[in-house]
Amino acid sequence: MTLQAAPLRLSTASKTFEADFAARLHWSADTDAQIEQRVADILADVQQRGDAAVLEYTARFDGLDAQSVSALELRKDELKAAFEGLNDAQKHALEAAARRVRSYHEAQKKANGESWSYRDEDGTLLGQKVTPLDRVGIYVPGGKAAYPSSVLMNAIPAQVAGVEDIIMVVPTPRGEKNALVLAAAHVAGVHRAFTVGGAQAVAALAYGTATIPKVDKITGPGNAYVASAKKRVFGMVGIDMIAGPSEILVLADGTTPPEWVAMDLFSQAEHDELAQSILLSPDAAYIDAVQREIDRLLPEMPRRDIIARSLNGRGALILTRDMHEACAISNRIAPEHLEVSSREPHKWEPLLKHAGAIFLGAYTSESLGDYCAGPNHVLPTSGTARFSSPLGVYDFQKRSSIIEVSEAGAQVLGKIAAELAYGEGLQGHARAAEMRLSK
Ligand code: HSO
Ligand code: ZN
Repeated sequence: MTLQAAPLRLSTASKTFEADFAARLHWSADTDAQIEQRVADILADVQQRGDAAVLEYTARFDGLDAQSVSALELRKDELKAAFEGLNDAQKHALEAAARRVRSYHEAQKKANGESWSYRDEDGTLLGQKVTPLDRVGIYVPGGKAAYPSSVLMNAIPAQVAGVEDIIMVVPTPRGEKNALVLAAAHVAGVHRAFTVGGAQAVAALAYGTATIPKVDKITGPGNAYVASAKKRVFGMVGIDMIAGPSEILVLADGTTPPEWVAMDLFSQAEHDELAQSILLSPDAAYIDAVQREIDRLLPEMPRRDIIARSLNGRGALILTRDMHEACAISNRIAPEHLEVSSREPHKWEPLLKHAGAIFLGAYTSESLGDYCAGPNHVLPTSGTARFSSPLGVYDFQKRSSIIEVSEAGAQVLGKIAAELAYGEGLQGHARAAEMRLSK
């Protein structure tokens, strides 16, 4: 039987649209109770026994035996050697991508990552001081989803923020290292790296062991064990987000070659059979044309089985009444990646509120953003773009408020504060304010 990929066809004009649409979008991040229990046990064990537990789990889950956790450390010269060992095209691509990602995040830091302050008329100084985190842990998945590009996307904003210690952990089953991941760590300026993964790596970073230093925040995607571990250590350390499967939504007015759009839908579908690719268009003939391109191109794709499962299980081609309605539906979905594949992308962009990243115009394939355009590819998924943002320099910074009250200011503020403090029954507060009032 030939492999078929037929995303669900929906039309907003249909009576059952709302129900069909809701069913297709549904995705739940719930992990099963068994994973939760195992992760809780691993965390407790690493917290108690430190390096010894990390070594045992690494041997058990990754088939990687070592004498000590320091034998699992990838030394800086090993990262450098991995880079030197790449061919020229690979070296150039990695460096060019890193350069662009760095420039983008430097601009981001300038725009909204700097300290600020102002003075009241009575001389009181108020402001906010922005400082980098001291030490962060970057989780890099191994195996199927080992992406060197994700090393750049996590480490570079941390480096631009000024983080002094960037610790990378990467599961390395049977000790088989991914040269591109190591090379990316070199290019991105990772400070230390360990071939440790899973919940045990998250635990080591959160609690610290004799060898793996305790960090202030853990970022980076991972499997269900890693996600569950990150949720559990949150509060003790910061975390970035819990990433769900990749998503792409293409809003098309019918002017982009349909094969380009078909391939863009494939580009996210090929990540994972749970990935979601959706096309929204007011042009029925165009939707048919994209489906024909899907049929034509699928057999050529090395990852066609994953693509077919993703498109059949979670994909959709949605016919809308017009582009305005397509924009409104896109806002309801709040996709991770949104391509505005239109001749007039700037006409529609102001109508689009919720999306992790917005790609404007036919030439802007989402895949360029995944690797080298410059913006971060770690983005909110599963509708969380309604309330959260791409990973950025700001995730590796924190803010402290600055207050310097002048003598004149203390006269005004002292009376207000004392009044409110007495109202709360807190005399110590009131009197601390009143003592500074001139007699
Ligand atoms: N699209 C993925 C990132 C990625 N793509 C890495 C290729 N490599 C994040 O949604
Ligand atoms: Zn991707």
